[in-house]
Amino acid sequence: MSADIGVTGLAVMGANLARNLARNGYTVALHNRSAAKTDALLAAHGEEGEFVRTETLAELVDALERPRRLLIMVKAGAPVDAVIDDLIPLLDEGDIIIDGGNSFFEETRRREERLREQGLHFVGVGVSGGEEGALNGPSIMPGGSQESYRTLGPMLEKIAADYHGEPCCAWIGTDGAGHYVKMVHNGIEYADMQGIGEAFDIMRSVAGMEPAVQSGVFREWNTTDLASYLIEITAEVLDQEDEETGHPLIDVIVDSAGQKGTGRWTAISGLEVGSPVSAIAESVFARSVSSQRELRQQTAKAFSSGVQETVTGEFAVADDREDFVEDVRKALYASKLVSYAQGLDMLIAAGEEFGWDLDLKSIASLWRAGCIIRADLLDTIMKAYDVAPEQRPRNLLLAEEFTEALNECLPAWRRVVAAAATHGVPTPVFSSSLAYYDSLRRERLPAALTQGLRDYFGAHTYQRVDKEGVFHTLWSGDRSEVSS
Ligand code: NBP
Repeated sequence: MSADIGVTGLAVMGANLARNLARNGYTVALHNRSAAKTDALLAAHGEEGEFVRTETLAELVDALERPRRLLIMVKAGAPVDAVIDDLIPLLDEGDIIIDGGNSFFEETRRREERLREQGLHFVGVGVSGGEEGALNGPSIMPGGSQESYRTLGPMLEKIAADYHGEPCCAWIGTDGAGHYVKMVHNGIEYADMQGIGEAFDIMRSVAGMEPAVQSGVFREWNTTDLASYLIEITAEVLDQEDEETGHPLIDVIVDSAGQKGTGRWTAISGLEVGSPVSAIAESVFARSVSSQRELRQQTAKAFSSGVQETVTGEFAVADDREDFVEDVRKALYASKLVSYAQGLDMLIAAGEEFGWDLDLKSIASLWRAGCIIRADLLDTIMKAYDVAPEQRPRNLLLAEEFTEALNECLPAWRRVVAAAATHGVPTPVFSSSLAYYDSLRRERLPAALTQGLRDYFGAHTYQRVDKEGVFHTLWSGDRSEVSS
């Protein structure tokens, strides 16, 4: 039997994607470096659809109809190159190699170029939604040539998450565009989670709200414009009691957040393309600080841990907890808007840098189901970009829907950031988002002084607001200005 697609790499993600494909009526040829995983998959789920068992890559390639579609789901990094190297001599012109792992987009660009030169298509596909999504419908962000999408697209769209009849899969752009967009998705996810953590921390530290109580608050927030998967599962996690101790589970989980690198890549790429993704970067730094447990324990002893005495005297928050909770909700929403605005802004910058014509409306549509950052907000984001190109907001915060929302949230956002600073509760995402907003809305920034200082110590020159040209002040001479 000739198979529609082959999957090599049958750990949790590959196995679940293979099952998803088979359940959707495709014949799937299976391969794993060690045959044990292939056999385990067939034993447990072989009846879910049509599978072809293969033991070698040559058998896998032989089992496929042409042009061949080969999905690689091995560990990101060197293993992907190793599999590609083994596949190349076995393939024919026009065949498509798909990398559905979390590969770094620059590697995808390199691989795509190499395979293109050999007459092969290479499609880097961002897949979000974890193992559950892979099985039941992930959000899929494919890059690569448009030609390859014509062959591959219908298949990916069929297995993708479905949002009210629309698949959460669409061609993103050439070479590494799919993996880039997935990376930015993960960056936004980092900021989203850190913002939620800050809301939790400040409500507990300042207003004394215990996890189970907050669970109800998050459940309630999930009926507002914050409605999203992450808010929904926050309510679940906060409600969980530890069986062993009877404490809230959250209190027995070590407060050191792990990371696999995609948030860090997003922050680095933001710096490289000159896009200020401060909320995303702060959320990566927050994970790094959380990992410095020993240092934090020493510092907590040196400076006394916990909520600080108020500097300004009474705090308004605990007096009226309901108002405070609503303030925190608005601060979280505003910060969330900023992280999406920063992520999308970064996509515009990356599109210019790498030659991708990214469709932000389409990208927002892919994140509405199947992936971790799925949120009602994405519908509104789509609306903001559903206008003629010349009317598209340069930054999401400038979209009418969001300008109004931010104005509405602003007083609460400032109160919460001020309360956090006053009480010594760290809120890097809330605070940096507010600083980003304030920086964007300022007509003049102190960067003029930075330029003056740079000119003073390094003759780096400056431009003037009142005339064209580049200037330098003779700081160590008579301090006259010369045209540079
Ligand atoms: P892993 O990332 O744990 O990789 C294990 C697979 O890679 C096994 O099939 C293993 O074969 C194979 N492999 C390795 Br390791 N080195 C190999 C080599 N040199 N040649 C051939 N095969 C090799 O699997 P995963 O967690 O299913 O993730 C797969 C990809 O999907 C990764 O890029 C991951 O980042 C991405 N991803 C994961 C998630 C998630 O929730 N887990 C979500 C989204 C994306 P073996 O069985 O013979 O050792």
